Amino acid sequence: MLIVHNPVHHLHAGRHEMYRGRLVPCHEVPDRLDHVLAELRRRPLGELREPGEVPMEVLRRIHSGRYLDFLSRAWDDWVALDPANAQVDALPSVWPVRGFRDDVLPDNFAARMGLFSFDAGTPLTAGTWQAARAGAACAVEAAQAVASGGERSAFALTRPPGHHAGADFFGGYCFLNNAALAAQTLRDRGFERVAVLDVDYHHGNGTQSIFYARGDVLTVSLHGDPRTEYPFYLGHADERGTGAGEGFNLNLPLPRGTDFARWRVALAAGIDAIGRFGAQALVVSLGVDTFEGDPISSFALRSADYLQVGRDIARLQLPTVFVFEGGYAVAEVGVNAVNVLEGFEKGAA
Ligand code: 6XA
Ligand code: ZN
Repeated sequence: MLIVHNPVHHLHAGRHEMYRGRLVPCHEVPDRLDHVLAELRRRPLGELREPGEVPMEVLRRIHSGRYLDFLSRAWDDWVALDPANAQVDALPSVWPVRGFRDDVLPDNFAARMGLFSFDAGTPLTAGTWQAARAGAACAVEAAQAVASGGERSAFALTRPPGHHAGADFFGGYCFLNNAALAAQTLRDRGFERVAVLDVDYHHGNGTQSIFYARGDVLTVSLHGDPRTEYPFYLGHADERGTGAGEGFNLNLPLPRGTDFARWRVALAAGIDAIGRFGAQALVVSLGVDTFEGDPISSFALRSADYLQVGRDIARLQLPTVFVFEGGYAVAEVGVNAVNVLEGFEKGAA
């Protein structure tokens, strides 16, 4: 398995996020990735590589031009408002909800932040754009390696994560949708039907929304029930896709406290759907915040369970791109993520 890792991920290091009414230290920290990389060095699974640059037109396959313009300039705009802002992360505080206009680009910076985001838990920092763009490059390069046939599987080891980011918004610690970029790259390189399997604790609302009207990319997500769990406003079982995408989105919401036995039944349903769809390639949004010790999530998977998760996914026997998403039990995140990959490799052998 090829591993493409983001060498500049640490440039995105948020200080605070709004969480339960308070500004708290960020959960999504650079240490997370460093632990996964260290575990991969202990248990090597294949070549470790840093990506080249991803062209802007590749990002535009998934994200809108005006969102990319905003994101690439946002930090400079923030500091231009006041040089003292250089010491403070930028967080949105106002949003255009129902009835407001989103077609007029505001001059005001806070208003632009709100237009292109959906929560106040996702700080934009000095290095966010550089880190996110290099992370997108990891996902695209991992997908290219699999599409070229040179690798049967690849892992884009990057942060910030991506699955909450939509075509034109950030949120949930995510800025560019790495999994969507990987799936689109597989499509552009000739795979006619691509599936995205999202096993992160949280619903992949960004990925769902990007492919919701498309029948060529099946999106499947197992996650905490949005009635109680973030991102709250999407991820219900009755969201099945629209237009040409009708029938090509599958949500499998699960209650808080779900253990591995129950979670695995949902995984089997997701895997069956991917098989029935006739997927030719697979992208896995690999979050390990389903872990029992995760500080912001409420499922009960144990470290050894992740080996079985990998083995179950391997049964699909598809060219597969894993993309790193959530997982905040920092000391265990490396073991848990690499367990999935090792289980997959052994299951596929
Ligand atoms: C609310 C929680 C954000 C969840 C981020 C995540 N600030 N998504 O792990 O998969
Ligand atoms: Zn998550």
